[in-house]
Amino acid sequence: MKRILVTGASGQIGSELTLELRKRYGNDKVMATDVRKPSGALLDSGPYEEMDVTDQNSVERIVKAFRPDTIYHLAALLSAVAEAKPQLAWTINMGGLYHILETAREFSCAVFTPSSIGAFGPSTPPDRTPQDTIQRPTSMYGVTKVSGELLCDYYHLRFGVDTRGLRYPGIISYETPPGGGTTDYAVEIFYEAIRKKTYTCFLKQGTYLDMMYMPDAIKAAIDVMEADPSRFKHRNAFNVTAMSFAPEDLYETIRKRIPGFTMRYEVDPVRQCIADSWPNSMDDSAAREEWGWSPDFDLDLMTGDMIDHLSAKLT
Ligand code: AKB
Repeated sequence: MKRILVTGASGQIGSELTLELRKRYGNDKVMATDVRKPSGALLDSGPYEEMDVTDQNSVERIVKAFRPDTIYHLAALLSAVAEAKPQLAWTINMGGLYHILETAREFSCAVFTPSSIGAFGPSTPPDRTPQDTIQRPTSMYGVTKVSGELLCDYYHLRFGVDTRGLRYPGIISYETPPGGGTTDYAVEIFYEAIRKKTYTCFLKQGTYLDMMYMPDAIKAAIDVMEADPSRFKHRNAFNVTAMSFAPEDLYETIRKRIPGFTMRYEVDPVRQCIADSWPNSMDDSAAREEWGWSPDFDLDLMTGDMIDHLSAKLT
């Protein structure tokens, strides 16, 4: 990777990934794009263009001018927002991906696309979900994620575009909050534990989901794009995970560090229904074997680091 363009650069993953890419490859070599103008270090440290991925002309114009060899395509709606606005989700998640892939075909770019645990559904085996298995998701987010995985495979097979991707679990970070996901409770809980010492969880006890700390999510995104593709048996949508826990496990781990922290439950039926349709835990052995994936943070390490950083930020 020498010149990189990031879509959705103001979002949860985009904001941290763009800064890490600039650190590794050079500030002026990494173009941030989004419909929302970033601020602070992201805006000051390198080039930014306003770009709407649903507008093919603007995607083409910006790619033609910047000439990236790699596009990290992160612009998408998350699961809960996508369920509230399914038509818009299709337009952004599928329309945006199609425009990026078409532009990548024309200008010979490699493309990274994040898929998700949302690409699975209620008929998927829920424990140690295999890399290759049943994918019949019941949310619009999931429908766009499976379709996106297939479209990326197609662009590789048919046109030779170097498409690669990961099935991300819920991502936990202290920098930019997520917006409208089903796994967002695992970030909100830290803010509330530090600010108020109490949290109301929108998923019920026993809802196990895969999760990952942001440094691992960024490492995975860079490593899969830097990997030697001759080792790939898969290409798009590698299962990757770092930990699997339910709300009560996270609560207990936080309480060890913040005594007196309390949690109650007020279940949001839409997000609970989405979470119930997703795996409890994924098998990420294909990623481990084919490009050496291995996370650095487990539940305990992640919790300590989150509390240290957020306490400094919020007090
Ligand atoms: C969401 O909850 O929508 C995302 C995801 C798991 O894809 N964090």
